[in-house]
Amino acid sequence: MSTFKMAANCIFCKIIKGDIPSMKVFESDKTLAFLDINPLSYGHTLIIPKHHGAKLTDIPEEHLTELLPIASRIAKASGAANYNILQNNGRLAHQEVDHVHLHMIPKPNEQEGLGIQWPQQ
Ligand code: D5M
Repeated sequence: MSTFKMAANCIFCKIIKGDIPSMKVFESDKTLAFLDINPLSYGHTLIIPKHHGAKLTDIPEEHLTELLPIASRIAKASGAANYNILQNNGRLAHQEVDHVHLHMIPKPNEQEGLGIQWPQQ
């Protein structure tokens, strides 16, 4: 188990500790992924390091290495053929929650939906 920094007043640290509920998608020692409470599309997921830091440059690199591979796996598992992965740093860059997070935002289209293959009836 890695050691990581936490912040008492951080909403995402409270989610990591289980003090605030979340819809978890993935968890490892260093990383947590859960559904965004205000989704831009069905399946919008946040991927966060458990180590607290507001901006990418506040987080030791060893706590960042899993983020993109996990976002990639979640995008694949969502079945979305089209998706955005983005990460905001600072208010002018539209960051609202001061704990580093990647957004994985599936982009459904009218013809194909998310591309999810539902089981045959
Ligand atoms: O995005 C911050 C994102 O965090 C925004 O899309 C809402 C989401 N959010 C805020 N609180 C919660 C909880 N409690 N659960 C799940 N998602 C949450 P930003 O890049 O900082 O603008």
